[in-house]
Amino acid sequence: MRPDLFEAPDYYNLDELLSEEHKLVRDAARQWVKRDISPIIEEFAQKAEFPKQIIGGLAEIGAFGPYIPMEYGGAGLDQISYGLIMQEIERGDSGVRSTASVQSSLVMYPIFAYGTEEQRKKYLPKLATGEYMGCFGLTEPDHGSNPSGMVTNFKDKGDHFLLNGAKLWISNSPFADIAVVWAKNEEGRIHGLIVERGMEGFSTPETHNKWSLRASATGELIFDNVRVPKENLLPGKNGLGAPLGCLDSARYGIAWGAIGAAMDCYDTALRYAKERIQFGKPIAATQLQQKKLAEMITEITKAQLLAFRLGQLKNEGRATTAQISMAKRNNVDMAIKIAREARQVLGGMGITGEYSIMRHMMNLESVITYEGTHDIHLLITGADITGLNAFK
Ligand code: TGC
Ligand code: FAD
Repeated sequence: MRPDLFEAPDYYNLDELLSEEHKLVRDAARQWVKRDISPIIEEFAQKAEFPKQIIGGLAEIGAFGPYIPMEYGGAGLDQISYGLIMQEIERGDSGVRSTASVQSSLVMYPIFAYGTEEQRKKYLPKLATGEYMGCFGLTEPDHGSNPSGMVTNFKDKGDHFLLNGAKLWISNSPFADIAVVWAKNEEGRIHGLIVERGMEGFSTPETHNKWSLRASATGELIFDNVRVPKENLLPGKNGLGAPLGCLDSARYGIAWGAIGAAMDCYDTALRYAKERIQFGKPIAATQLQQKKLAEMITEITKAQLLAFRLGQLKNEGRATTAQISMAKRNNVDMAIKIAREARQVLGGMGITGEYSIMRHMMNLESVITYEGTHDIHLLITGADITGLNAFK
């Protein structure tokens, strides 16, 4: 892969809206991506392997639990800082951002928000440093968009719970030390359980042959009569709203992350178009390529404004699920369209691993599907504005 020459576009001077702390946090993540991700990521994506050596770096830039209070090992930052960290990491690779999203919003958040004080003290500091890595098991082979139909279940056996079932498409599962698993009790109510690697009957086979998120490990979670200690139940919240509450936080991070992938594609295409000579002049001097580039920066700027305002609402505790859905859907769609256009600007070179664009484009095919598909987020907006639910 070529040297990383990335320069972040800021067409509407959005930096002026950021605090000094936001900029410090953002710049630290940006430099780390340039130094530790860009030089290696193409190789790991090509060999379909998660680069485990980056875990310590992710922890150092505050990517594990950015908004979790410092007393539990988190970085104690606000929601805009969290968003900026996700943006910078996904500028490098969506798969690396996935690892950070899952650790922060889908593992640390439920333990923080729904766990006991003992669970917080036991797990959060180790998750913040990356000593423990976690995963989140909601999706099942027959229940993706409709998690309320899940069949994974646990029975009360007196001194422990007995867990049975299977989860599919689980980011980080092949190497995770713990899994936050959503399962139904005997009354059919959904609860969260912390399952630890090494518990008998618990296995995590890897899912191979992905064309997307190749530098992220994805797998299954299989529970065959797993004895889960009772103290591993998350008591603070139950029902589908418990996992959906975690998804609000992760989807918010993705709304920012997708901007990073789009910025990288735009910046690469702009530089290439100015340097590439055809018919005796840079292709950037042609109207067709300018149309592509001008539309890209317009869409990126709109997405940045959407994410920033959502961050303000989130800081105030006012961001609704539907607002988060709109931003996740819009920004990922924006990024995937920009990746496709940017690839064309590079002509044949756009399909090689010399440049990051094709990898971003393939990654974004997962991002537009996970954490609620493009369709599901549209239906969430539709239900919100009409008061009529079109899911069922
Ligand atoms: P519905 O009837 O709407 O709601 C059930 C209960 O949940 C409450 N609720 C929420 N609570 C908190 N936060 C939210 N965001 C909530 N949304 C809904 C709701 O009030 C209700 O409460 P109660 O007390 O009345 O029971 O549920 P539904 O079955 O109709 O489903 C709605 C739907 C389709 C929107 C939901 O199921 C959905 O979002 N589906 C998409 C599934 C999804 O996003 N899966 C993601 C899996 S994790 C993942 O992809 C990780 S990728 C990680 C990475 O690598 O980055
Ligand atoms: P389905 O739900 O079967 O949907 C198939 C199609 O039908 C989609 O286009 C969908 O939009 C459409 N559709 C579904 N319902 C409706 C409806 N009511 N109206 C109109 N159209 C509809 N899950 C986890 O729990 N943890 C993870 O860590 C995790 N990581 C993932 C990593 C990757 C790389 C991928 C690809 C997925 C991951 N997922 C994870 C799962 C992800 O959340 C699901 O793939 C997603 O929710 C969609 O579910 P599905 O794939 O079963 O698709």
